Amino acid sequence: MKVGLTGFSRAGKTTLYNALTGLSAAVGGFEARHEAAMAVVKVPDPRVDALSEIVHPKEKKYAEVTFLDFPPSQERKAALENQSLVQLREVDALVQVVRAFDDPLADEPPAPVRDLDAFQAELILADLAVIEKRLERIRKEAVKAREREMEKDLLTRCQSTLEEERPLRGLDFLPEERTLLSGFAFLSEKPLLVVYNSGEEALQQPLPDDVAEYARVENLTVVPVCGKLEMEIAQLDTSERTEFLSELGLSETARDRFIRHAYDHLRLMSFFTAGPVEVRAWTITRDTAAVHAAGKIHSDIERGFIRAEVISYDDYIEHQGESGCRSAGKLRLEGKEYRVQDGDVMHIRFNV
Ligand SMILES: Nc1nc2c(ncn2[C@@H]2O[C@H](COP(=O)(O)OP(=O)(O)O)[C@@H](O)[C@H]2O)c(=O)[nH]1
Ligand SMILES: [Mg+2]
Repeated sequence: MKVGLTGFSRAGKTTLYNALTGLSAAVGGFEARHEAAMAVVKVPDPRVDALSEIVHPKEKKYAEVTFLDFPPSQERKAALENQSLVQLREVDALVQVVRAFDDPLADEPPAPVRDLDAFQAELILADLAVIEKRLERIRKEAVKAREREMEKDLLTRCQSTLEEERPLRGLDFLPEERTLLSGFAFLSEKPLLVVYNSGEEALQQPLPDDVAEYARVENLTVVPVCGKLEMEIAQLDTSERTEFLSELGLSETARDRFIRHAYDHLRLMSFFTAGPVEVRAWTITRDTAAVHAAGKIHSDIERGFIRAEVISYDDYIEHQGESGCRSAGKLRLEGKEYRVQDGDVMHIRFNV
């Protein structure tokens, strides 16, 4: 999964990026670059460890999230930089980091709701520009536009939503419309998670009413974080970190909290494969059919899918592995359309 950290200059994007990755990229918001910095983080999952205790694989592999730290616009007071839009369109989810702390270098106090609104407007404008260009092109095309009708209708519907200053995120689409839309990678259609970056003194305080209300109306998940503190925590070693967190009354690091929220919000879950070579977590969206889940492992396995041998995570632990589950009758054979459940341990039979 690819997550893009975005937001206005000096909102704390790079600070959060450091907190999430344990890196020490330079903060200060003056970087003169057009490309996003990128780092891969493993998704903590005690189930991978528990399965490995049983299977003793050569390797264990956690699911991974790639974080990209996007530079804000250099030329104007905007969150999105034209040069990095292509890269931004490739992410699975957007994070807007919102400044809620007093910044001595800023000429104004924090205004989270204004920033949320301004960011949304940028997403909408970027998408409108794409739609207008495409519609213009369809109009000019000489070919009998029969097959273009659906696309035109769909884009026109999107266009009017955007013109009402609404993001595409809230719209319902048919599966074939989604497929068509995926080619455009509209920014306002991507899931958006808000990181409310507050000062140290605001730690553990509820969100201000206006922010909570905005989030409710816009159906946004807001994760409150003190980026600066979390960055310091991420740079400690493990034992110091646990102690420091408990002193602050926190049970998890920003990274763990953030990843949990992101998984929830993006409707993500994991299934596992477990064998002598590796125990591995795979990330899929909820309601994925077994055959598509198989495609995560390899496209050949999806193509040649015969059936899946499935053991629920709890059964796998209770009966200490595959053979125990087999004799207890806990191993199921499932077909292509089986909806994979969170924690399923799967072995896929295929034929190429
Ligand atoms: N007090 C406080 N300062 C922060 C926090 N997060 C970031 N900063 C400061 O805000 C400035 C901008 O941070 P940076 O991460 O570079 O912002 P970016 O431009 O969005 O990448 C830096 O001076 C940070 O030290 C925070 O949670 N609290
Ligand atoms: Mg930065």
